[in-house]
Amino acid sequence: MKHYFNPMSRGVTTDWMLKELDVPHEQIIIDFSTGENNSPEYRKINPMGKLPALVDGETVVTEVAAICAYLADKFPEKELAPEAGSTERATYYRYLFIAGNTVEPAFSLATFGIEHPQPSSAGWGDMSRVLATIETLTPNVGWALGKQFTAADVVFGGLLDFSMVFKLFEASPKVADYVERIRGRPAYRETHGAFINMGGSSE
Ligand SMILES: N[C@@H](CCC(=O)N[C@@H](CS)C(=O)NCC(=O)O)C(=O)O
Repeated sequence: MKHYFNPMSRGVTTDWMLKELDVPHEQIIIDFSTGENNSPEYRKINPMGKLPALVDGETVVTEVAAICAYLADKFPEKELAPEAGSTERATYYRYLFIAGNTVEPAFSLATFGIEHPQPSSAGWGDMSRVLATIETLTPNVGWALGKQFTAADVVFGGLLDFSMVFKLFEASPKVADYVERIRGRPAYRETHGAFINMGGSSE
């Protein structure tokens, strides 16, 4: 497996997922400063010219949540995904999809002081609904699915962590506690050196 990434990109989340799984892979650093992500070679892998990407033999996976979900299913013995068809699996999908579909666009726009002019027609609605949803979905203790840590925590928790580091929102005490639990994971700490140096961890 080849993991195309850059330590100052959302690729840290897939790097963390690979570390949680502890599986062999080739790490390929793509240099943003030279525009390598927009080279014709890389665009063949991801036409968006964005990182991260995972290439597993003939299989190409892009999008953080898709890569994490693919990896969790590829290594079921690591138990980072609930059983297909279960109620937990449905909840797991909600966390995986809400991150990129709903939380990210709302936060990205809010960073520039923009709200969609018609929230009812935007998939992510508006900031107050997004924040209320994050509050509801964030677990009081443990992980998104309870006792079992899964790729849902890597994707959803990873996005909350990223958003706190880059000050995209003001975390409530409950969300901040969950993110602290995320930051306490050894695999997180091994893959988030740059974030930790930016003040992303209280330790
Ligand atoms: N929706 C994508 C977002 C990926 C993304 O925005 N990556 C940024 C780095 S954090 C990037 O590669 N930007 C380079 C560019 O757009 O030119 C995912 O989940 O993978």
